[in-house]
Amino acid sequence: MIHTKKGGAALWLLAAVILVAAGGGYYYYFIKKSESPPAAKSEETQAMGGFEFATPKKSAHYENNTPLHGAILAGMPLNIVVDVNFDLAKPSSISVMNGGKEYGAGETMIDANKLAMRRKMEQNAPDGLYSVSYNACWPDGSCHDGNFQFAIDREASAKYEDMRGKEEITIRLSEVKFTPMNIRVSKNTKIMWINDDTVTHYVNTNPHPQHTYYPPQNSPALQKGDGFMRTFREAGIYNYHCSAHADSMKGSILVE
Ligand SMILES: [Cu+2]
Repeated sequence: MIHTKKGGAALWLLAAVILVAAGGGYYYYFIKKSESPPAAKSEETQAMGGFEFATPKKSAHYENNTPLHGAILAGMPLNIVVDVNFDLAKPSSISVMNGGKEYGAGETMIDANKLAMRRKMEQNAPDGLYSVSYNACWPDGSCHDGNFQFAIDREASAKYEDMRGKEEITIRLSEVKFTPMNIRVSKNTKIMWINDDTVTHYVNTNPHPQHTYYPPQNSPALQKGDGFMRTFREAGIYNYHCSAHADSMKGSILVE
């Protein structure tokens, strides 16, 4: 016979284990659940710096955008840029809304290499949360939409070194840092970057690795002693980094 006395006892033990497990599951599912606090208002938003950022949606062929989703900027972005990995075509478009008002200025432009589209911002855009929605269109006429959000909070400029009124400023690339890192300057200030390190550095406009936000701010490779110079004629915020040390070497220029 298969059903020995020992086998019968093992079956009883198994039945007992199943009952206890089921009871535990019941307790957890029906009792614990009712004790847990109500679900957060929305799992779709993320609170940062006093702003509620919704989950961004990426279009087909999406690669990157500037400002980054969730960025809190001390000043107005120069333009909104969306980077893709396919050929953009008309009628690709970008809209920038805050409080029901459009802050995108002029037409959406497609870069010469067709891998980025950009739109200027209205001057004097107020502080607040901005919702960017874009429509990326391809040579076959099909389009895909996406969206992201960023915020402007001018009080964040308190964390910037105030260098307004100076005509010329030098930023040292030293010990794998930009020094000074975050600066507030007047329009038409000439900025010179000089590499003091023995490692090669770069000055690159955000985002990494597309470097599309303000292309004139992309330097060639800078060896020790090399310099790179730009004059900032347009008000706005210019976040940048070194593409050889993109995670750690960052800087920001707020032009007013
Ligand atoms: Cu570097």
